[in-house]
Amino acid sequence: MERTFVMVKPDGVQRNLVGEVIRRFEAKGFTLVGLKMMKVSRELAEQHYDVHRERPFFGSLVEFICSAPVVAMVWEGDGVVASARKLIGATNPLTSEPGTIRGDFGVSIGRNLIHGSDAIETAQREISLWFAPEELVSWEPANKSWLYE
Ligand code: RTP
Ligand code: MG
Repeated sequence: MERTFVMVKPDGVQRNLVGEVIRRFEAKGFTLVGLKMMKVSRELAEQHYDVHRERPFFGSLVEFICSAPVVAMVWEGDGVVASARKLIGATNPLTSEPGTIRGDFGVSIGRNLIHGSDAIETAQREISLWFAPEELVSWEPANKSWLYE
């Protein structure tokens, strides 16, 4: 089944939004298969945001991700990659729709609380970058037959 990588960024942790993020993904019907709190190394942050290496905000973005703990997660479910991006909302929280995580809790593009993989291939790359295989738990939620026909 499809999986995606989600990270509560340092600002989301400091704003006490870890529980709110997990609650929204659980309530939606996705299954948590990996979860850890960690301080991010510069090397990992640079690899994670490698696609933005030439952008003017790359340095400050990497600096920020390394500045305080994050919570890294892997969520599973049909269509979870695109759906997670919808739950998270547009990159700039000022234009993210209300009802999304960024739209409900953020005001600044550089403090947009949470990351979600932007495509299935990106999700696969990010999951293997952030988690060792043995850190992921495959399990079947008891309510699965009430979530899927
Ligand atoms: P993310 O990768 O963090 O989930 O965010 P995203 O896909 O919505 O946005 P992306 O274009 O991948 O940008 C990565 C992160 O860089 C910061 N950013 N700052 N100052 C700026 O113009 C600017 N643009 C992007 C944001 O924190 C964004 O989440
Ligand atoms: Mg992105």
